[in-house]
Amino acid sequence: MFCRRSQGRGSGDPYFKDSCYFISTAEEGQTWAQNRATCKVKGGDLVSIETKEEWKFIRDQIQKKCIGQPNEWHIGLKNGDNGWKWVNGKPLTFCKWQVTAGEPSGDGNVVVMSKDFPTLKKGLFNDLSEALFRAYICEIPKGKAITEHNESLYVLLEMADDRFSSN
Ligand SMILES: [Ca+2]
Repeated sequence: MFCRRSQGRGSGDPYFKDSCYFISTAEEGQTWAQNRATCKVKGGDLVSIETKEEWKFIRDQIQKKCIGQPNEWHIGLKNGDNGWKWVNGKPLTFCKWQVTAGEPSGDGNVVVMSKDFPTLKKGLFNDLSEALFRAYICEIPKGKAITEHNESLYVLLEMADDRFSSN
């Protein structure tokens, strides 16, 4: 399991809590609700991206992935009675919609994060139907990460402060 303890000054910053991220392949993806259940089995949930720094980190990680079109992953953002909220209960505090593509277009209550759509734009969000199958990103608290799976299937990344220092 690749959930190393944060090095440096990470422990004091609530945003930079120790989390591992699992970025699935397209083949592993199901509906948003099924993917959320899968993340819970892994000890976490669909990712809640509470800060722009965390968004940048995930945006950069998915650039390293090739899952084929549409190159997008379910994230833990859902539209409910009180608007868009992360699955951990936190509100959406920054705008990363694919606005030039007309998103959010209102065609669903769950959200994907795209690798690079529209072209040259990276890591932007689109709302879509809950019924569609997509890949997914889980966020797993470091202490809860499950170890019995094949490590080669996982991209579990330490969220250390130094990952935010560039860009
Ligand atoms: Ca949409």
